[in-house]
Amino acid sequence: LCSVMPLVLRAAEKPHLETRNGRHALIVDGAPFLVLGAQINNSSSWASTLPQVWPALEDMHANTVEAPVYWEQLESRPGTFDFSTADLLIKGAREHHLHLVLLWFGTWKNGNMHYVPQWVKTDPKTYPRVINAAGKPIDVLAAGSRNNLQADQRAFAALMHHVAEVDAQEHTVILVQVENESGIIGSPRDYSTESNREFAGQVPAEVLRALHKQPGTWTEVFGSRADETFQAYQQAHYVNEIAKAGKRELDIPFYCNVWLEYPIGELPERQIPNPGIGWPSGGPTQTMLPLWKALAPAIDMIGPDIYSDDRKFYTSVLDAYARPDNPLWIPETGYGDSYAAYLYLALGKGAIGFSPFGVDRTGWTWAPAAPDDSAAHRREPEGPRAHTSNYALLAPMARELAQLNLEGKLQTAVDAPGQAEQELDFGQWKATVRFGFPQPDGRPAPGTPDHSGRALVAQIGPDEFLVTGVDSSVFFHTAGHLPGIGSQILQAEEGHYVDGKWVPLRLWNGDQTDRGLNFRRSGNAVVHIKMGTF
Ligand code: N0T
Repeated sequence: LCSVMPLVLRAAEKPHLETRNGRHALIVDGAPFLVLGAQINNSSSWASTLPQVWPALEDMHANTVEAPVYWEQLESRPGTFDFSTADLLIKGAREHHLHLVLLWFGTWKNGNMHYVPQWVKTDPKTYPRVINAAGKPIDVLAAGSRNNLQADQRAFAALMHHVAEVDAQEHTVILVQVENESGIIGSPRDYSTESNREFAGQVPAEVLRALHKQPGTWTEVFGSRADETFQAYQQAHYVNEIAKAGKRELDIPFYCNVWLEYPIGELPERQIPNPGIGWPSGGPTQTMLPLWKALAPAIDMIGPDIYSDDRKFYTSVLDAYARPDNPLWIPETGYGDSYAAYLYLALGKGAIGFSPFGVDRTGWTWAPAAPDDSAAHRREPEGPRAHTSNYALLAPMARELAQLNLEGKLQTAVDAPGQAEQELDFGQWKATVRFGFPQPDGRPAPGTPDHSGRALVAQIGPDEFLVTGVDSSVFFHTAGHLPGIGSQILQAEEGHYVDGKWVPLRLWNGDQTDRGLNFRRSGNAVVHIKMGTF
């Protein structure tokens, strides 16, 4: 059996996004690339800590590192730039055969202004803050301020200019994140005199158009969401202007990450959405995404940071952000094992990449607090074990998977309560996935206790499929027929891809194929199956 498709890499081609029939791919060196990423901790982009970063990424089999670049370090004196952080990251990424996603910690970091230089922090007259409803300035820069915008633009553009210069040949840097979880923590909007005046006026036509609304004031049109929508309007414009200034220097895909709107607890008084407290107000949350897509065209993608492993919530977020005009990209997600199956869920929805947060050996791990604050949840996860086995399995065929996904040929199944058996539909061929072992004949599949069972099936020819999984069995049959009735396995070959070429290892048969291709918990096999009919 030969390789899926010839991969001709063109190193000089700039990273860019390609969209075909509403599906997307990130093109790196001229071919689709699946980002199997890992984000390092916030304070890890330093010469003193990077030695603890690279081995962790290598062990994880990541193909891409996400790392921050700090405005306070880049421009500690106004107009004087120190590019050493970007240089260190680019050099280290190259030495470790990784691609790099640069994260611009500028005006916003998690809904605050904590990464702006001291000369900005100490001069609120020139660089105004958000004013809260009580009339007090808070530690968030105002999005309505021209000075704030120009200061950030100048720094970001300088950084992009430098990257364009040092990375013109190799394109180590494949994506740039503009700001980090932008928004306001501490107020639903800016209540400065100018903002109040604007807020009292009519909603601009571009906002009405984007959201299909009738004219009126902000309060008339958006009711209880007026403050947040107003802030999103100011902020999307600001971020778009930053991105435009950067793109003039470095024309590669830019994205924003999002602190999501999480489901609110059971208590009735907490059912009211609480922008500025529950999440940073004005960011591209599930609710504000349509407005952001319309107002920030220089941002190519908006990617959710997903820190809840609740299956329903995770799925709803993937569905909200996977759009014909927004490639699905998960720039941050939980580092613990309970998040690993969601890589498969994301791939099944066409994701161009995925990246657990907090991967390095600086002695720091971060996991969100559990709603019930239980001790079990407060325990720190013991390293990205399940993510590591995913990456070990998928990294060698990351480009093949990205290409197949762009063509709409890849499907996945992930175990869920009551769904221990699932069917993937490839037209003439159906793939039935059953989760958990043992699977006694004639009885329903047991499912996996932690719902971590997962399977991936991609069609690589009319009767040929690439199949892999964990804790699952996969059998093929034709519509309305059991396996073995009118169809048969011609050959099931285990192997792997090496530089775009399929290298066979052995044939599977007997116990390994009789009740489906059986992928056990230690899941590390990829099978190229050839079906036939009779
Ligand atoms: C993330 C990370 C880092 C259900 C958290 C998450 C990263 C930033 N913020 O450590 O700070 O730089 O983007 C926000 C968490 C929401 C809480 C969800 C609880």
